Amino acid sequence: MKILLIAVNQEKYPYPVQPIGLAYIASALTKKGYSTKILDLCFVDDFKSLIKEHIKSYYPDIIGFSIRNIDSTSYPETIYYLPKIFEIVHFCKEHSNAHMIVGGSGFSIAPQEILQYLELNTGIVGEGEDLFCEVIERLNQGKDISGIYRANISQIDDYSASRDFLEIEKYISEGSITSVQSKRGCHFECIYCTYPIIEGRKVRVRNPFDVACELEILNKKYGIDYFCFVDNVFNFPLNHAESICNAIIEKGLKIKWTGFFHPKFITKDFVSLLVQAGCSGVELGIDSASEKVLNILKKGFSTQHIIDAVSLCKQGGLNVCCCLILGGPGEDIATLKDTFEIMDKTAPHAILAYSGIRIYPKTEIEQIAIKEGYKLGNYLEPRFYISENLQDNLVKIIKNFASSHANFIYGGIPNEIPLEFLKRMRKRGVKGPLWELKSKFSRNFKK
Ligand code: B12
Repeated sequence: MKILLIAVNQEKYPYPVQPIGLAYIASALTKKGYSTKILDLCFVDDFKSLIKEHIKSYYPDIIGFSIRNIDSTSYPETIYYLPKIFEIVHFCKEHSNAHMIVGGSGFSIAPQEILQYLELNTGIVGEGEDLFCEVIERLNQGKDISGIYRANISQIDDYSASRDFLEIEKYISEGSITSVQSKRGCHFECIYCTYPIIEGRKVRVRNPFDVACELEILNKKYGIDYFCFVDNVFNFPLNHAESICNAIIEKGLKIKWTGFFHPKFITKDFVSLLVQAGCSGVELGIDSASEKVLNILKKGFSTQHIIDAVSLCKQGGLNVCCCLILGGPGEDIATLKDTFEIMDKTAPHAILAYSGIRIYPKTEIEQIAIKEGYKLGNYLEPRFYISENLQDNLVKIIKNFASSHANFIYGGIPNEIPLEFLKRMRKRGVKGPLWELKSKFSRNFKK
Protein backbone atom coordinates (compact mmCIF):
# COMPACT_ATOMS: atom_id res chain seq x y z
CA MET A 1 0.00 0.00 0.00
CA LYS A 2 1.36 3.41 -0.99
CA ILE A 3 -0.06 6.42 0.76
CA LEU A 4 0.05 10.03 -0.42
CA LEU A 5 -0.84 12.57 2.27
CA ILE A 6 -1.86 16.00 1.00
CA ALA A 7 -1.75 19.08 3.23
CA VAL A 8 -4.29 21.38 1.60
CA ASN A 9 -3.78 24.44 3.79
CA GLN A 10 -2.42 27.43 1.86
CA GLU A 11 -3.02 30.17 4.43
CA LYS A 12 0.15 32.20 5.12
CA TYR A 13 -1.29 34.45 7.81
CA PRO A 14 -0.09 35.15 10.51
CA TYR A 15 2.67 32.89 9.19
CA PRO A 16 2.72 29.58 7.29
CA VAL A 17 1.89 26.82 9.76
CA GLN A 18 3.81 23.55 9.47
CA PRO A 19 1.47 20.56 9.07
CA ILE A 20 2.72 18.81 12.20
CA GLY A 21 -0.46 16.67 12.31
CA LEU A 22 0.52 15.08 8.99
CA ALA A 23 4.08 14.53 10.26
CA TYR A 24 2.53 12.51 13.13
CA ILE A 25 0.39 10.51 10.69
CA ALA A 26 3.26 9.89 8.25
CA SER A 27 5.53 8.75 11.11
CA ALA A 28 2.85 6.32 12.39
CA LEU A 29 2.27 4.87 8.90
CA THR A 30 6.01 4.49 8.24
CA LYS A 31 6.44 2.69 11.59
CA LYS A 32 3.85 0.16 10.41
CA GLY A 33 5.83 -0.33 7.21
CA TYR A 34 3.66 1.60 4.77
CA SER A 35 5.29 3.64 2.04
CA THR A 36 4.26 7.24 2.76
CA LYS A 37 4.78 10.62 1.09
CA ILE A 38 3.58 14.10 2.03
CA LEU A 39 2.60 16.61 -0.63
CA ASP A 40 2.35 20.00 1.01
CA LEU A 41 0.45 22.61 -1.03
CA CYS A 42 1.22 25.54 1.27
CA PHE A 43 3.69 27.27 -1.04
CA VAL A 44 2.30 25.94 -4.31
CA ASP A 45 0.53 28.14 -6.88
CA ASP A 46 -0.12 25.56 -9.56
CA PHE A 47 -1.37 22.62 -7.50
CA LYS A 48 -2.63 20.79 -10.60
CA SER A 49 0.71 20.01 -12.24
CA LEU A 50 2.28 19.03 -8.91
CA ILE A 51 -0.56 16.66 -8.00
CA LYS A 52 -0.51 15.16 -11.49
CA GLU A 53 3.24 14.62 -11.22
CA HIS A 54 2.93 12.91 -7.82
CA ILE A 55 0.07 10.68 -8.92
CA LYS A 56 1.97 9.66 -12.07
CA SER A 57 5.30 8.94 -10.39
CA TYR A 58 4.14 7.58 -7.01
CA TYR A 59 0.85 5.97 -8.03
CA PRO A 60 -0.73 6.00 -4.55
CA ASP A 61 -3.31 3.44 -3.39
CA ILE A 62 -4.62 5.87 -0.81
CA ILE A 63 -4.75 9.65 -0.74
CA GLY A 64 -5.22 11.26 2.68
CA PHE A 65 -6.29 14.90 2.81
CA SER A 66 -5.44 16.93 5.88
CA ILE A 67 -7.92 19.75 6.43
CA ARG A 68 -6.69 22.16 9.08
CA ASN A 69 -8.82 25.23 8.35
CA ILE A 70 -12.28 25.39 6.86
CA ASP A 71 -12.65 29.13 7.42
CA SER A 72 -10.78 31.93 9.14
CA THR A 73 -13.25 32.30 12.07
CA SER A 74 -12.92 36.03 11.64
CA TYR A 75 -15.88 38.40 11.47
CA PRO A 76 -16.81 40.71 9.71
CA GLU A 77 -14.26 39.64 7.06
CA THR A 78 -14.36 35.88 6.76
CA ILE A 79 -12.19 33.76 4.49
CA TYR A 80 -13.67 30.47 3.24
CA TYR A 81 -11.14 27.72 2.50
CA LEU A 82 -13.45 24.86 1.50
CA PRO A 83 -14.14 25.87 -2.13
CA LYS A 84 -10.40 25.65 -2.92
CA ILE A 85 -10.19 22.33 -1.04
CA PHE A 86 -13.10 21.04 -3.15
CA GLU A 87 -11.13 21.91 -6.30
CA ILE A 88 -8.05 20.07 -5.02
CA VAL A 89 -10.00 16.96 -4.02
CA HIS A 90 -11.85 16.85 -7.33
CA PHE A 91 -8.70 17.24 -9.32
CA CYS A 92 -7.28 14.20 -7.45
CA LYS A 93 -10.48 12.24 -8.14
CA GLU A 94 -10.19 12.99 -11.85
CA HIS A 95 -6.60 11.75 -12.01
CA SER A 96 -6.46 8.87 -9.55
CA ASN A 97 -8.48 5.84 -8.49
CA ALA A 98 -6.89 5.83 -5.04
CA HIS A 99 -9.11 5.52 -1.95
CA MET A 100 -9.55 8.95 -0.47
CA ILE A 101 -9.61 9.60 3.28
CA VAL A 102 -10.08 12.93 5.02
CA GLY A 103 -8.86 14.05 8.47
CA GLY A 104 -7.55 17.06 10.36
CA SER A 105 -8.71 19.53 13.00
CA GLY A 106 -10.92 21.57 10.65
CA PHE A 107 -12.47 18.40 9.26
CA SER A 108 -13.16 17.04 12.78
CA ILE A 109 -15.45 19.99 13.57
CA ALA A 110 -18.13 19.08 11.01
CA PRO A 111 -17.12 15.72 9.46
CA GLN A 112 -20.49 14.71 8.02
CA GLU A 113 -21.06 18.04 6.32
CA ILE A 114 -17.52 18.26 4.95
CA LEU A 115 -17.56 14.72 3.51
CA GLN A 116 -20.83 15.51 1.83
CA TYR A 117 -19.50 18.80 0.48
CA LEU A 118 -16.36 17.14 -0.88
CA GLU A 119 -18.34 14.18 -2.24
CA LEU A 120 -16.13 11.68 -0.39
CA ASN A 121 -17.03 8.69 1.81
CA THR A 122 -14.32 8.15 4.40
CA GLY A 123 -13.21 10.41 7.23
CA ILE A 124 -11.32 10.17 10.49
CA VAL A 125 -12.28 12.47 13.34
CA GLY A 126 -9.55 13.48 15.80
CA GLU A 127 -6.15 11.86 16.20
CA GLY A 128 -5.40 9.77 13.15
CA GLU A 129 -2.28 7.79 14.07
CA ASP A 130 -3.92 4.47 15.01
CA LEU A 131 -7.19 4.77 13.14
CA PHE A 132 -5.59 5.51 9.79
CA CYS A 133 -3.56 2.27 10.12
CA GLU A 134 -6.74 0.36 11.12
CA VAL A 135 -8.67 1.70 8.14
CA ILE A 136 -5.85 0.66 5.80
CA GLU A 137 -5.89 -2.79 7.42
CA ARG A 138 -9.62 -3.03 6.67
CA LEU A 139 -8.90 -2.11 3.08
CA ASN A 140 -6.19 -4.80 2.92
CA GLN A 141 -8.79 -7.31 4.06
CA GLY A 142 -11.02 -6.28 1.18
CA LYS A 143 -13.59 -4.61 3.43
CA ASP A 144 -15.57 -1.46 2.69
CA ILE A 145 -14.04 1.54 4.46
CA SER A 146 -16.83 4.09 3.98
CA GLY A 147 -17.90 5.95 7.08
CA ILE A 148 -16.72 8.34 9.76
CA TYR A 149 -14.26 6.90 12.29
CA ARG A 150 -13.68 8.54 15.66
CA ALA A 151 -10.36 8.33 17.45
CA ASN A 152 -10.13 7.36 21.10
CA ILE A 153 -6.46 7.41 21.95
CA SER A 154 -5.65 7.06 25.63
CA GLN A 155 -1.95 7.87 25.77
CA ILE A 156 0.29 9.66 23.33
CA ASP A 157 3.85 8.82 24.35
CA ASP A 158 4.30 6.34 21.51
CA TYR A 159 3.72 8.92 18.79
CA SER A 160 6.30 11.13 17.15
CA ALA A 161 6.33 13.65 14.32
CA SER A 162 9.37 13.23 12.09
CA ARG A 163 10.05 16.64 10.56
CA ASP A 164 11.96 14.93 7.73
CA PHE A 165 8.57 14.63 6.05
CA LEU A 166 8.14 18.43 6.05
CA GLU A 167 9.81 21.22 4.06
CA ILE A 168 11.07 22.62 7.31
CA GLU A 169 13.74 24.98 5.90
CA LYS A 170 11.24 26.56 3.51
CA TYR A 171 8.79 27.11 6.38
CA ILE A 172 11.42 28.70 8.60
CA SER A 173 12.59 30.99 5.82
CA GLU A 174 8.98 32.16 5.37
CA GLY A 175 8.71 33.09 9.06
CA SER A 176 6.97 29.97 10.34
CA ILE A 177 7.35 29.13 14.02
CA THR A 178 7.99 25.43 14.54
CA SER A 179 5.13 23.65 16.28
CA VAL A 180 5.67 21.23 19.16
CA GLN A 181 2.96 19.44 21.10
CA SER A 182 3.30 18.39 24.73
CA LYS A 183 -0.24 17.25 25.43
CA ARG A 184 -3.64 16.59 23.85
CA GLY A 185 -7.15 17.03 25.17
CA CYS A 186 -8.89 19.95 26.86
CA HIS A 187 -11.01 19.66 29.97
CA PHE A 188 -12.08 23.30 30.21
CA GLU A 189 -15.67 24.22 29.48
CA CYS A 190 -15.67 27.41 27.39
CA ILE A 191 -19.11 27.35 25.82
CA TYR A 192 -18.06 27.93 22.21
CA CYS A 193 -14.93 25.87 21.92
CA THR A 194 -14.18 23.02 19.53
CA TYR A 195 -10.99 21.78 21.21
CA PRO A 196 -12.72 19.09 23.29
CA ILE A 197 -14.43 17.95 20.07
CA ILE A 198 -11.15 17.78 18.15
CA GLU A 199 -8.85 16.46 20.89
CA GLY A 200 -11.23 14.97 23.45
CA ARG A 201 -11.87 16.16 27.01
CA LYS A 202 -9.29 13.96 28.68
CA VAL A 203 -5.90 15.63 29.04
CA ARG A 204 -3.08 13.28 28.02
CA VAL A 205 0.45 14.53 28.56
CA ARG A 206 3.75 13.50 27.02
CA ASN A 207 6.81 12.64 29.04
CA PRO A 208 8.50 16.05 29.68
CA PHE A 209 11.95 14.59 29.03
CA ASP A 210 10.82 13.34 25.60
CA VAL A 211 9.47 16.82 24.81
CA ALA A 212 12.84 18.40 25.70
CA CYS A 213 14.63 15.76 23.60
CA GLU A 214 12.40 16.63 20.63
CA LEU A 215 13.29 20.33 21.03
CA GLU A 216 16.98 19.41 21.28
CA ILE A 217 16.86 17.30 18.10
CA LEU A 218 15.03 20.03 16.18
CA ASN A 219 17.57 22.55 17.41
CA LYS A 220 20.63 20.45 16.54
CA LYS A 221 19.39 18.87 13.30
CA TYR A 222 17.66 21.84 11.70
CA GLY A 223 19.05 24.77 13.70
CA ILE A 224 15.56 25.74 14.89
CA ASP A 225 15.71 28.06 17.88
CA TYR A 226 12.13 29.38 18.12
CA PHE A 227 9.14 27.14 18.91
CA CYS A 228 5.42 27.36 19.55
CA PHE A 229 3.72 24.88 21.85
CA VAL A 230 0.46 24.12 20.09
CA ASP A 231 -1.15 22.67 23.24
CA ASN A 232 -4.58 24.18 23.82
CA VAL A 233 -3.33 25.32 27.25
CA PHE A 234 0.39 24.97 27.98
CA ASN A 235 0.23 25.59 31.74
CA PHE A 236 -2.39 23.00 32.66
CA PRO A 237 -1.61 20.76 34.42
CA LEU A 238 0.85 23.22 35.94
CA ASN A 239 3.24 20.56 37.25
CA HIS A 240 3.59 19.12 33.74
CA ALA A 241 4.45 22.56 32.35
CA GLU A 242 6.99 23.03 35.15
CA SER A 243 8.58 19.67 34.37
CA ILE A 244 8.96 20.63 30.71
CA CYS A 245 10.66 23.90 31.71
CA ASN A 246 12.99 22.00 34.07
CA ALA A 247 13.86 19.47 31.37
CA ILE A 248 14.70 22.31 28.92
CA ILE A 249 16.84 24.03 31.57
CA GLU A 250 18.65 20.78 32.50
CA LYS A 251 19.52 20.20 28.86
CA GLY A 252 20.84 23.76 28.60
CA LEU A 253 18.91 24.38 25.36
CA LYS A 254 19.43 27.82 23.87
CA ILE A 255 15.95 28.28 22.47
CA LYS A 256 13.02 30.69 22.62
CA TRP A 257 9.40 29.68 22.61
CA THR A 258 5.82 30.75 23.11
CA GLY A 259 2.42 29.14 23.72
CA PHE A 260 -1.16 29.54 24.95
CA PHE A 261 -1.67 30.06 28.68
CA HIS A 262 -4.48 30.00 31.26
CA PRO A 263 -4.39 33.05 33.59
CA LYS A 264 -5.35 31.05 36.67
CA PHE A 265 -2.17 28.96 36.70
CA ILE A 266 0.42 31.73 36.55
CA THR A 267 2.56 32.20 39.65
CA LYS A 268 5.68 34.27 40.30
CA ASP A 269 7.88 31.14 40.53
CA PHE A 270 6.37 29.70 37.37
CA VAL A 271 7.04 32.92 35.44
CA SER A 272 10.68 32.87 36.50
CA LEU A 273 10.92 29.20 35.46
CA LEU A 274 9.39 30.06 32.07
CA VAL A 275 11.93 32.84 31.52
CA GLN A 276 14.85 30.55 32.50
CA ALA A 277 13.54 27.92 30.06
CA GLY A 278 13.50 30.41 27.17
CA CYS A 279 9.82 31.31 27.01
CA SER A 280 9.70 34.77 25.47
CA GLY A 281 6.01 35.52 25.41
CA VAL A 282 2.68 34.12 26.52
CA GLU A 283 -0.74 34.32 24.89
CA LEU A 284 -3.50 34.49 27.47
CA GLY A 285 -6.82 33.23 26.06
CA ILE A 286 -8.96 35.44 28.24
CA ASP A 287 -11.73 36.36 25.73
CA SER A 288 -13.04 39.13 28.00
CA ALA A 289 -12.09 40.94 31.18
CA SER A 290 -15.69 41.50 32.29
CA GLU A 291 -16.66 39.31 35.24
CA LYS A 292 -20.17 38.91 33.82
CA VAL A 293 -19.01 37.75 30.39
CA LEU A 294 -16.30 35.47 31.81
CA ASN A 295 -19.01 33.69 33.81
CA ILE A 296 -21.36 33.34 30.85
CA LEU A 297 -18.56 31.97 28.65
CA LYS A 298 -17.67 29.56 31.52
CA LYS A 299 -14.02 30.56 31.37
CA GLY A 300 -13.31 29.28 34.89
CA PHE A 301 -11.33 32.35 35.99
CA SER A 302 -12.05 35.87 37.17
CA THR A 303 -11.05 39.41 36.24
CA GLN A 304 -8.64 39.38 39.17
CA HIS A 305 -6.86 36.32 37.73
CA ILE A 306 -6.30 38.30 34.53
CA ILE A 307 -4.97 41.35 36.34
CA ASP A 308 -2.61 39.19 38.43
CA ALA A 309 -1.44 37.07 35.49
CA VAL A 310 -0.60 40.03 33.23
CA SER A 311 1.22 41.82 36.00
CA LEU A 312 3.21 38.73 37.10
CA CYS A 313 4.26 38.03 33.50
CA LYS A 314 5.31 41.62 32.86
CA GLN A 315 7.20 41.90 36.15
CA GLY A 316 8.98 38.61 35.41
CA GLY A 317 10.11 39.79 31.96
CA LEU A 318 7.67 37.96 29.68
CA ASN A 319 5.85 39.56 26.76
CA VAL A 320 2.10 39.18 27.14
CA CYS A 321 -0.69 39.08 24.58
CA CYS A 322 -4.31 39.06 25.74
CA CYS A 323 -6.62 37.33 23.25
CA LEU A 324 -10.21 38.60 23.23
CA ILE A 325 -13.41 37.32 21.67
CA LEU A 326 -15.85 40.20 21.91
CA GLY A 327 -19.59 40.32 21.38
CA GLY A 328 -20.69 36.96 22.80
CA PRO A 329 -23.71 36.23 24.99
CA GLY A 330 -24.30 38.87 27.65
CA GLU A 331 -21.91 41.36 26.06
CA ASP A 332 -23.06 44.97 25.93
CA ILE A 333 -21.49 48.41 25.88
CA ALA A 334 -20.85 48.26 29.64
CA THR A 335 -19.04 44.89 29.52
CA LEU A 336 -16.94 46.04 26.56
CA LYS A 337 -16.02 49.12 28.56
CA ASP A 338 -15.02 46.91 31.51
CA THR A 339 -12.77 44.84 29.27
CA PHE A 340 -11.15 47.85 27.61
CA GLU A 341 -10.58 49.49 31.00
CA ILE A 342 -8.82 46.39 32.33
CA MET A 343 -6.74 46.24 29.14
CA ASP A 344 -5.71 49.87 29.68
CA LYS A 345 -4.97 49.23 33.34
CA THR A 346 -2.92 46.06 32.83
CA ALA A 347 -1.37 47.23 29.52
CA PRO A 348 -0.31 43.92 27.96
CA HIS A 349 2.26 44.19 25.15
CA ALA A 350 -0.44 43.19 22.66
CA ILE A 351 -4.17 42.60 22.45
CA LEU A 352 -5.48 40.29 19.72
CA ALA A 353 -9.24 40.69 19.40
CA TYR A 354 -11.87 38.83 17.42
CA SER A 355 -15.47 39.97 17.09
CA GLY A 356 -18.44 37.64 17.27
CA ILE A 357 -18.25 34.00 18.24
CA ARG A 358 -18.14 31.42 15.44
CA ILE A 359 -20.97 28.96 16.14
CA TYR A 360 -19.75 25.38 15.82
CA PRO A 361 -21.84 22.22 16.00
CA LYS A 362 -22.08 20.34 19.34
CA THR A 363 -21.15 23.39 21.43
CA GLU A 364 -23.19 25.18 24.08
CA ILE A 365 -23.23 28.38 22.07
CA GLU A 366 -25.03 26.49 19.31
CA GLN A 367 -27.87 25.76 21.75
CA ILE A 368 -27.95 29.38 22.94
CA ALA A 369 -28.07 30.63 19.36
CA ILE A 370 -30.87 28.24 18.41
CA LYS A 371 -32.90 29.35 21.45
CA GLU A 372 -32.41 32.97 20.39
CA GLY A 373 -33.74 32.21 16.93
CA TYR A 374 -30.53 32.02 14.86
CA LYS A 375 -31.03 30.12 11.61
CA LEU A 376 -27.82 28.12 11.50
CA GLY A 377 -28.23 26.16 8.27
CA ASN A 378 -25.10 24.57 6.87
CA TYR A 379 -22.16 24.78 9.29
CA LEU A 380 -19.79 25.23 6.41
CA GLU A 381 -21.00 28.77 5.95
CA PRO A 382 -19.73 30.37 9.14
CA ARG A 383 -22.35 31.85 11.44
CA PHE A 384 -21.25 34.22 14.18
CA TYR A 385 -23.05 34.84 17.44
CA ILE A 386 -23.28 38.55 18.19
CA SER A 387 -25.05 39.78 21.27
CA GLU A 388 -28.39 41.36 20.46
CA ASN A 389 -27.26 44.60 22.10
CA LEU A 390 -24.34 45.00 19.75
CA GLN A 391 -25.49 43.74 16.37
CA ASP A 392 -25.15 47.18 14.79
CA ASN A 393 -22.14 48.71 16.50
CA LEU A 394 -19.74 45.99 17.73
CA VAL A 395 -17.28 46.37 14.85
CA LYS A 396 -17.36 50.16 15.09
CA ILE A 397 -16.68 50.12 18.84
CA ILE A 398 -13.73 47.75 18.43
CA LYS A 399 -12.26 49.75 15.54
CA ASN A 400 -12.60 52.87 17.61
CA PHE A 401 -10.67 51.36 20.53
CA ALA A 402 -8.10 49.93 18.11
CA SER A 403 -7.49 53.33 16.53
CA SER A 404 -6.12 54.74 19.77
CA HIS A 405 -4.15 51.65 20.85
CA ALA A 406 -0.96 50.73 19.04
CA ASN A 407 -0.87 47.40 20.90
CA PHE A 408 -4.26 46.31 19.48
CA ILE A 409 -4.62 43.82 16.62
CA TYR A 410 -8.13 43.36 15.25
CA GLY A 411 -8.38 39.79 13.96
CA GLY A 412 -11.87 40.50 12.58
CA ILE A 413 -10.14 42.27 9.71
CA PRO A 414 -7.37 39.92 8.63
CA ASN A 415 -4.12 41.12 7.13
CA GLU A 416 -4.32 44.31 9.16
CA ILE A 417 -0.55 43.97 9.26
CA PRO A 418 0.53 43.60 5.62
CA LEU A 419 1.95 40.19 4.77
CA GLU A 420 4.73 41.93 2.82
CA PHE A 421 5.81 43.79 5.96
CA LEU A 422 5.84 40.54 7.90
CA LYS A 423 7.91 38.86 5.18
CA ARG A 424 10.46 41.70 5.23
CA MET A 425 10.77 41.41 9.01
CA ARG A 426 11.20 37.63 8.80
CA LYS A 427 13.87 37.95 6.10
CA ARG A 428 15.79 40.20 8.47
CA GLY A 429 15.75 37.35 10.98
CA VAL A 430 13.07 38.78 13.27
CA LYS A 431 11.34 35.82 14.94
CA GLY A 432 8.27 35.35 17.09
CA PRO A 433 4.50 35.51 16.78
CA LEU A 434 2.73 38.30 14.94
CA TRP A 435 1.68 40.05 18.12
CA GLU A 436 5.27 40.28 19.38
CA LEU A 437 6.27 41.86 16.07
CA LYS A 438 3.36 44.25 16.27
CA SER A 439 4.30 45.33 19.76
CA LYS A 440 7.89 45.96 18.59
CA PHE A 441 7.25 47.57 15.22
CA SER A 442 3.79 49.11 15.47
CA ARG A 443 5.11 52.50 14.36
CA ASN A 444 6.13 51.07 10.97
CA PHE A 445 2.65 50.67 9.54
CA LYS A 446 -0.49 52.76 9.46
CA LYS A 447 -3.68 51.84 11.31
C1 B12 B 1 -1.97 26.00 17.60
C2 B12 B 1 -3.04 26.52 16.67
C3 B12 B 1 -2.77 27.70 15.95
C4 B12 B 1 -1.43 28.42 16.00
C5 B12 B 1 -0.41 27.63 15.14
C6 B12 B 1 0.97 27.72 15.69
C7 B12 B 1 1.95 26.81 15.01
N1 B12 B 1 3.19 27.20 15.00
O1 B12 B 1 1.62 25.75 14.52
C8 B12 B 1 -1.79 29.81 15.41
C9 B12 B 1 -2.19 30.74 16.56
C10 B12 B 1 -0.71 30.50 14.57
C11 B12 B 1 -3.06 29.48 14.62
C12 B12 B 1 -3.53 30.24 13.58
C13 B12 B 1 -4.71 29.97 12.89
N2 B12 B 1 -5.66 29.07 13.25
CO1 B12 B 1 -5.37 27.70 14.60
N3 B12 B 1 -5.26 26.30 15.82
C14 B12 B 1 -4.29 25.85 16.56
C15 B12 B 1 -4.75 24.61 17.38
C16 B12 B 1 -4.95 25.04 18.82
C17 B12 B 1 -3.80 23.40 17.34
C18 B12 B 1 -3.37 22.93 15.95
C19 B12 B 1 -2.26 21.92 16.08
O2 B12 B 1 -1.12 22.17 15.75
N4 B12 B 1 -2.55 20.71 16.61
C20 B12 B 1 -1.58 19.64 16.84
C21 B12 B 1 -1.54 18.61 15.68
C22 B12 B 1 -0.62 17.47 16.04
O3 B12 B 1 -2.85 18.10 15.54
P1 B12 B 1 -3.69 18.14 14.18
O4 B12 B 1 -3.10 19.06 13.20
O5 B12 B 1 -5.11 18.31 14.53
O6 B12 B 1 -3.49 16.64 13.59
C23 B12 B 1 -4.05 15.50 14.18
C24 B12 B 1 -5.49 15.20 13.71
O7 B12 B 1 -6.21 16.33 13.26
C25 B12 B 1 -5.34 14.14 12.65
N5 B12 B 1 -5.05 14.55 11.27
C26 B12 B 1 -4.48 15.65 10.77
N6 B12 B 1 -4.39 15.57 9.43
C27 B12 B 1 -4.91 14.39 9.06
C28 B12 B 1 -5.08 13.80 7.80
C29 B12 B 1 -5.65 12.54 7.71
C30 B12 B 1 -5.82 11.91 6.38
C31 B12 B 1 -6.08 11.85 8.90
C32 B12 B 1 -6.70 10.53 8.81
C33 B12 B 1 -5.93 12.45 10.15
C34 B12 B 1 -5.33 13.70 10.23
O8 B12 B 1 -4.23 13.40 13.16
C35 B12 B 1 -3.25 14.31 13.66
C36 B12 B 1 -2.39 13.65 14.71
O9 B12 B 1 -3.16 13.18 15.78
C37 B12 B 1 -6.10 24.26 16.65
C38 B12 B 1 -7.21 23.74 17.56
C39 B12 B 1 -7.00 22.30 17.92
N7 B12 B 1 -7.11 22.00 19.18
O10 B12 B 1 -6.74 21.46 17.08
C40 B12 B 1 -6.50 25.61 16.01
C41 B12 B 1 -7.29 25.60 14.70
C42 B12 B 1 -6.71 24.57 13.76
N8 B12 B 1 -7.04 26.93 14.15
C43 B12 B 1 -8.05 27.41 13.50
C44 B12 B 1 -8.03 28.64 12.75
C45 B12 B 1 -9.34 29.09 12.15
C46 B12 B 1 -6.84 29.37 12.60
C47 B12 B 1 -6.65 30.67 11.79
C48 B12 B 1 -7.34 30.72 10.43
C49 B12 B 1 -7.11 31.83 12.69
C50 B12 B 1 -6.92 33.21 12.11
N9 B12 B 1 -8.00 33.84 11.66
O11 B12 B 1 -5.80 33.70 12.07
C51 B12 B 1 -5.11 30.74 11.67
C52 B12 B 1 -4.60 30.03 10.40
C53 B12 B 1 -3.09 29.90 10.37
C54 B12 B 1 -2.57 29.19 9.14
N10 B12 B 1 -1.53 29.75 8.53
O12 B12 B 1 -3.09 28.17 8.74
C55 B12 B 1 -9.28 26.52 13.60
C56 B12 B 1 -9.66 25.79 12.31
C57 B12 B 1 -11.15 25.53 12.26
C58 B12 B 1 -11.83 26.33 11.22
N11 B12 B 1 -12.86 27.08 11.56
O13 B12 B 1 -11.42 26.31 10.10
C59 B12 B 1 -8.87 25.56 14.79
C60 B12 B 1 -9.41 24.14 14.71
C61 B12 B 1 -9.36 26.25 16.09
C62 B12 B 1 -10.86 26.44 16.14
N12 B12 B 1 -11.34 27.63 15.97
O14 B12 B 1 -11.61 25.55 16.34
N13 B12 B 1 -3.63 28.31 15.07
